[in-house]
Amino acid sequence: MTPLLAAAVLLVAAPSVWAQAPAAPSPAIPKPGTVLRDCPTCPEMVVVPPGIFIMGSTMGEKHEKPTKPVRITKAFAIGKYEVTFDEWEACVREIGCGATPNDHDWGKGRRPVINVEFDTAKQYTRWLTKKTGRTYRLPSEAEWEYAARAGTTSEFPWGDAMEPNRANCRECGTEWSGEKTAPVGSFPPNAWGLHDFNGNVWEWTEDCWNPDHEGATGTTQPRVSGECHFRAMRGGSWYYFGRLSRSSYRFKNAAEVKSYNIGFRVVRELP
Ligand SMILES: [Ca+2]
Repeated sequence: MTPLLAAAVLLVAAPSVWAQAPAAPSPAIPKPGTVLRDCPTCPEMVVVPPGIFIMGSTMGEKHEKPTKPVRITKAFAIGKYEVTFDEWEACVREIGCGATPNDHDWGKGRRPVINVEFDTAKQYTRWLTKKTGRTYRLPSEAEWEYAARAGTTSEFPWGDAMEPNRANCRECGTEWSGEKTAPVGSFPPNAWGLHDFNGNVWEWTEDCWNPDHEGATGTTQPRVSGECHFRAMRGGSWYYFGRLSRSSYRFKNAAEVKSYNIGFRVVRELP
């Protein structure tokens, strides 16, 4: 475990409410921070620890409220990066995915896959599951925000304001800002070693859209009622202003929408 990660885990562990959290994971579960890759063309997955966090923001917009404690009872692994075109094309080659989406001539490779509908993104997770024998799926909103925050309570994992060389957003001043996606991992990771939660592309989550956190599950389970034709997306994008890239910001899109703003990352369940 890197010192940075160790510090982050301690930070999460500090509140007394942590005392109610489950005991340390069994030895069979990889330590937090471990990077897993189930096949050479599969996405790198980072193990995140169990814990408790506060979802939402009292400073944010109405759909980020009310804040809600969420209990993560067991470790899970989440994509170190947004799913890339390279990773998507492995699925296409094995007939798990239908076609490679339009890349707007920005280049494929390590750029995040874009122009994927919600159901098409889920198709990729089904292929990964079948190929590896592990359970892959989209993250719930709670899992996404927990991993994005990596133990922080600030608006962004580095603080309350956007800073230079942190993310790809409209006014972020990078070579890609307001123009296109950046190759994944172009910016430093959060404290848990995860990249690009904030900015680059919006990321689909499993949750049906609900206009606020009233009635949120308080667990890692996604919300399965509400406006299910719409799904919640997180993280903002290269096209939008940085305030939409805050860890708690959420927005909706119709599930069949394809956009050069929207990609996704995956979760892998652990034993
Ligand atoms: Ca993102």
